[in-house]
Amino acid sequence: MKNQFVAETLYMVADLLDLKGDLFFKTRAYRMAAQTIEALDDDIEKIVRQGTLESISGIGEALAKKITELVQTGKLEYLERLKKEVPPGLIDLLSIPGLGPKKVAALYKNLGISTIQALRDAAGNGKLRSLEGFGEITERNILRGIQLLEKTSGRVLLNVAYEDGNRYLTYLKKNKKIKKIDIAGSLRRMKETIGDIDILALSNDPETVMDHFVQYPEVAEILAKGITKSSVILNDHLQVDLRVVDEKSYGAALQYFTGSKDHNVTLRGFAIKKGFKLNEYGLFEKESEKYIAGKTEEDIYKRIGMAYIEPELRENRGEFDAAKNHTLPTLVTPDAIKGDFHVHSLWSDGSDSIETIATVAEKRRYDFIGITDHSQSLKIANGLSEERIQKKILEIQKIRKKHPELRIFCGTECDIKTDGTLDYSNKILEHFDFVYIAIHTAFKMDKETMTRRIIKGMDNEQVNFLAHPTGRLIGKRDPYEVDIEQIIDAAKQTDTRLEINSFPDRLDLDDVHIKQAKDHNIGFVLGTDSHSINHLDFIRFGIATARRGWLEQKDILNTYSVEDIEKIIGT
Ligand code: DGT
Ligand code: CA
Ligand code: CA
Repeated sequence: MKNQFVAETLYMVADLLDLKGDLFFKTRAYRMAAQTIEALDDDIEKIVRQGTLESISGIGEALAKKITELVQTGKLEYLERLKKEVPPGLIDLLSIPGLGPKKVAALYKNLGISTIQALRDAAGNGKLRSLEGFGEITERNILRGIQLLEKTSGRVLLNVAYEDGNRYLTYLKKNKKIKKIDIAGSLRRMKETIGDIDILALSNDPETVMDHFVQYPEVAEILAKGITKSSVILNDHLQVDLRVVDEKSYGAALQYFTGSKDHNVTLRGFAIKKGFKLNEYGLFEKESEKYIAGKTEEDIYKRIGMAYIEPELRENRGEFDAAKNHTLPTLVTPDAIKGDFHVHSLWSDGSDSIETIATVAEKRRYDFIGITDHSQSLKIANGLSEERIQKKILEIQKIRKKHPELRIFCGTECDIKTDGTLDYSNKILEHFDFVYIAIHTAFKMDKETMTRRIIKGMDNEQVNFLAHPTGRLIGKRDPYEVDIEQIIDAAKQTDTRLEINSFPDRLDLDDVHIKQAKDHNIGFVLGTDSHSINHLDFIRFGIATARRGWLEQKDILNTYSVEDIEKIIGT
């Protein structure tokens, strides 16, 4: 679906109009439309095809025309024109987390700041605090924002690359000259952010394949076109590299271009010790250069004397020892997942009814779904009062009758207050089938206080799961200060499962912490944190992150039978 891409483009238009100081109602119209499209359950491409854009509230004739252009060509002439009207550096400034168009305009007008470097200097020298609407805190946040941006700069979230990559693959597969094709690189390893997409194809007619590759409608620019390698930039600025190889080298090339680089360097070392030479063309005898293997990755690992290593494990984090000792984990697979524990409904800040969610869950062949709306004090997210909880439970009881095959759990995502007490009393918590706890306020605490706050929450015997344990938003917000070792210990003590939040900008816990917690025998749950039925697909990224954290089926509650889950959560 291109919904997110369309929404982001419209946000960009609104930002640029704001930068120019355009009228408020005009910029607001773009933002409202962007929000609507973001939360839309239907595919925007389908709506454009049907010509029914204008039936969406807030989208008139002019906007419909622009959205149609964007969906059909991948570009928006109006945006390109706007971009030319503002100093180019200002657009970069907009990408700094926490810096909106109003502030960027003020920085430019009053201090002439139009580059990230100039902004960093000014903030570092305390020159921003004198501006109206700025202060020492803003100054510090801007510096943090620049650091965050640099950490992720040029990289996109996994879901963006995943969609781009798979759309491209579907297009490429139409070419009959391609015998085999795979995604390689960090996208095959399902890393949380992706620098560029690497694709590998097998063909005896690379020229034709490369012609087809560069003719993809979403290509904005061709960087290089050769017989073995071509590179393009897509409309959303992501780079895609295609390499075409022959059959004898396909497995070797797939292994090489999947990486990671660290993994490859170590593997090559093992090959050398065995008297081989390993490169992207194959595995060869060192002296005679005789070809040993290269058709498949499995052959290569086997001939080097170890078990096959799944792409998600190829980070040089202990996989070689495990492969040699035959202790590699049997990684959890998507078909083992029987449901999703973390879904918001219309009752709080979700955009779909429980009935709709239940219908979609059944379509996904889930055995259960956990509806987890926010708790009472989270007013901005329409958290539930005790009275509304009772009404919600009544609604769920009705819906259960219509969906006898699906177990609908009535859960909650209950806030941990600053002092570590929970947002509902234990008497209220008893009404829920399970209880997630989470931090949504007062992120800026010192490590000790924050750790104590969370552990106090986990100590409550009604609590089952800890949601997004570190609170990070990739590229936008650092994790809060928290001692993960102590949280892991407390999870063990209190029998609290840690969530792998599967929303692409969270992926929290991350792969490294998951493995650390698994080594302490902690249990996990997967939750998408869906706020729309479109988000249910994000479970895929949670599963991938679990795999990168070495998890097996038994480590994840979502793979258990409903009966066993009920026993464990104590409903
Ligand atoms: P990315 O694109 O930054 O998210 O990460 P990757 O892992 O996709 O890196 P990329 O696209 O630069 O290269 C793809 C793979 O090619 C990489 O994972 C391993 C392999 N590769 C690239 N350069 C080297 C190298 O200098 N040595 C070795 N052994 N492998 C390399
Ligand atoms: Ca790459
Ligand atoms: Ca690459």
